[in-house]
Amino acid sequence: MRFTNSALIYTGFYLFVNLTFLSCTKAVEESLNDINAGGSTTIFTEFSNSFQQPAANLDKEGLDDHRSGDLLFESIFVTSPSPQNSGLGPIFVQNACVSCHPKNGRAAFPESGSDMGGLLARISLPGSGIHGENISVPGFGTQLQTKANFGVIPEGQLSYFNEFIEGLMADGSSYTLRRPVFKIFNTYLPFPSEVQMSVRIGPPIFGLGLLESISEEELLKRVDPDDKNKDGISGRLNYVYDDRVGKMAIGRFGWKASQPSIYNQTAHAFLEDMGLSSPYLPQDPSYGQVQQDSKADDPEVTDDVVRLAAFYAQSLGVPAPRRQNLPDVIYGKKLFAYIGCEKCHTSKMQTGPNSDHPFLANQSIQPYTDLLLHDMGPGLADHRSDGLANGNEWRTPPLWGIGLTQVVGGHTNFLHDGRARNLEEAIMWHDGEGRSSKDGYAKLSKKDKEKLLLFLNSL
Ligand code: HEC
Ligand code: HEC
Ligand SMILES: [Ca+2]
Ligand SMILES: [Ca+2]
Ligand SMILES: [Ca+2]
Repeated sequence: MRFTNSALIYTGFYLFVNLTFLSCTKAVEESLNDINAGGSTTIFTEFSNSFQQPAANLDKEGLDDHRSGDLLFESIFVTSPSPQNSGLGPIFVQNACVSCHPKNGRAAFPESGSDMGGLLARISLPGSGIHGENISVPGFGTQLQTKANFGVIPEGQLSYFNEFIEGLMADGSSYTLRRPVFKIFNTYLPFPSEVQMSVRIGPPIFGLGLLESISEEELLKRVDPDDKNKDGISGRLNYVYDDRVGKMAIGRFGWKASQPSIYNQTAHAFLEDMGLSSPYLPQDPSYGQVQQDSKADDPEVTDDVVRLAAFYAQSLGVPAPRRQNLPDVIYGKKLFAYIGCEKCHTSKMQTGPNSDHPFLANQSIQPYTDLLLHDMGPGLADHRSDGLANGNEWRTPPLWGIGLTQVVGGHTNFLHDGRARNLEEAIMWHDGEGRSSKDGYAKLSKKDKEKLLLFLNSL
């Protein structure tokens, strides 16, 4: 992929951009005063523990459950039998939730040759089942387990090499994008050549209870599958089969919105990431394989364990944005709207009723996501479908808290596989429906780019 030509065409246009958008709406300015990004759950801290605070409005009982969930999230699971945290494996990816969501934030892109850290590989054969689900790879299932208990062989290993793509901005400055090319090797059985692979990195997990509480109606307001308003953006919802309740549901979680609830996402994480069966998903990932776990200790985690670990993610507070009254931040936010970022990274959302967790209900929030799938072009494509999402489509990730990535995680790796080494690279990867706002960014003057990034870093 080459950005060079398109970027050069726009040389000289950026001055024009600066002059015309100053008339931007008053509404943007007013919203700047509201720093409760997570409604009443919002917490105010700018330290490395910013993603580890309970929601500000949790009651005593909620706080107790939150703390129990916290312990589970940080627990290291071990081989069965063990008096505590038993049941890991026999094949798994990591032995703890925190391994891939360090300090509840995103994992760093791993160094080549080392442990693959917070990365995992989803795999499947081409096509899909009757409910749109992925087709298992015989002997491997739909996720590659790269580690194993003593005496057991992992399904295979994951590694990558980097390609670098050079480009020029409109002002003549150059940029480089890193594209990791992943491969699976050392498989315990011959690996079918037609396997489709999607490599993903652990995202931050705070604020998810709020995203789960946004009503279908609120989400449908922004859906535009046929791009009727002709703005080049045609977001749609993912609909996936919820095998827990036996019906189709809106997908919200994961980089392709393939999980309908935090509970389901959590149970799948226990199972596929750590090899822990639960009442909802009782079959170990090694089930039916030659190295099948034959210990009679299923389910290895109880429904309560899954529920509390899920509740932990649901009940984390959202950090408030910072420095919102700085003129450059205000200007950066205007640019964000002006070049179309806001069209997918929707700042304002409203949660609906939530009878299970009233503290999440009816909150005005600023997640900077529409939770919709967008075609992001061939450069980001994984060529593997997931529910209704095709190989080009990704769910808009929330941007709340993104400016705290460095202070929390000590890195600035972004996008679904952590390939972007900073915010600018993340923006320059946008293509497809994100093309015009990417071009809009590339056309900005150096100063304006800095202001846009300053705004992102204030979130
Ligand atoms: C091997 C790494 C790994 C481990 C271990 C892991 N996760 Fe994840 N987690 C991920 C990845 C990768 C995703 C994105 C999944 C996708 O795109 O389908 C994710 C997504 C999530 C999400 C949804 C986030 C969102 O914004 O949609 C939640 C919630 C979550 N994980 C919770 C957990 C819990 C709870 C555990 C422990 C039981 C856990 N994870 C263990 C890697 C991991
Ligand atoms: C067409 C919808 C759309 C538009 C417009 C858009 N984005 Fe995105 N953005 C996405 C999607 C989808 C992803 C995830 C892509 C991936 O991970 O492969 C993303 C990812 C990101 C990320 C990385 C987030 C993370 O958690 O890793 C940042 C930062 C970002 N966008 C900022 C911007 C900015 C700034 C603009 C305006 C210049 C913008 N986006 C315009 C849809 C959009
Ligand atoms: Ca097990
Ligand atoms: Ca597997
Ligand atoms: Ca549209």
